[in-house]
Amino acid sequence: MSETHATLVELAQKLYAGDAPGVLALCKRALGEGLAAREVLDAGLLAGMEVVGRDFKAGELFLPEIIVAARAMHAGIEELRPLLAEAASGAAAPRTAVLGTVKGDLHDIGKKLVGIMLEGAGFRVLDLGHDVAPERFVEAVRVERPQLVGLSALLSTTMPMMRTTIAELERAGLAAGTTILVGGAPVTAAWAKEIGAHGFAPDAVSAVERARELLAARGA
Ligand code: B1M
Repeated sequence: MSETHATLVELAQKLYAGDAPGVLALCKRALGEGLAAREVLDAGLLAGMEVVGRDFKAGELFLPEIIVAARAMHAGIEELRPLLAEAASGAAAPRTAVLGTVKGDLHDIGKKLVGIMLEGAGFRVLDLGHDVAPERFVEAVRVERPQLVGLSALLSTTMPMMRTTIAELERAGLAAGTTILVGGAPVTAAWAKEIGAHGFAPDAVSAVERARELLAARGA
């Protein structure tokens, strides 16, 4: 096992333990060892979070542990943020994206990553946060007139809220003037189509690619 790899293994363990200062220190160390921010994210932070999710499902971890792991994840992501955004750069005209995790859903790490990548790709990102009611999306779209609206959901129970949000945007006459992208672990392309979204992306990097494709197709 190489030394750099060992750093990422340790990083995943610190993430699992919810040790935010440790995660921060190891992100810095990994970058100092010359690892790319994406590698630190994928093989360190996300690898650790995957085990958290698995053990939570198996009943070996409980909500308090997940909450501290999520805080540690945020600390790591903030450290990587400028480098991740830089890696995703290379866009043309500035565009606006309104992002949020739908009502009833508190998961915001993936959505935050999508925002960072979009920022890196030149979007002005208005992140409404998590547990965002359809009316707040409607208001933000009315005021900001974004080219892109991104909806995230991590729970099968909150996926229907994506449909409600899109329906509200349609009712307000705002859906046709923007491009609606959906994502989150349980979300699929078939679901996106069923609820009237314009597109789906499985991860933060593809979200940028998909957004670019969809906007280009609309000439936006
Ligand atoms: Co919860 N949780 N959680 N949780 N949590 C999951 C999602 C779960 C899969 C765990 C499990 O059972 N294995 C499960 C959902 C099962 C299901 O419905 N399918 C679950 C559950 C059940 C719950 C509660 C109901 C637990 C309870 O209370 N009994 C509860 C619900 C609370 C609520 O939301 N109302 C709950 C609570 C929480 C915390 C608040 C403690 C915490 C979130 C903290 C936070 O986000 N600030 C939490 C966490 C951390 C997780 C896990 C462990 C990790 C999620 C995560 O951040 N992953 C998760 C298990 C897992 O996923 N391994 C789990 C890392 C993140 C980078 O990935 O979010 O998938 P992800 O984002 C990806 C892609 O999905 C995609 O790109 C991202 C980056 O590549 N993506 C998009 C996301 N949004 C996108 C939008 C796009 C495009 C792509 O376009 C707009």
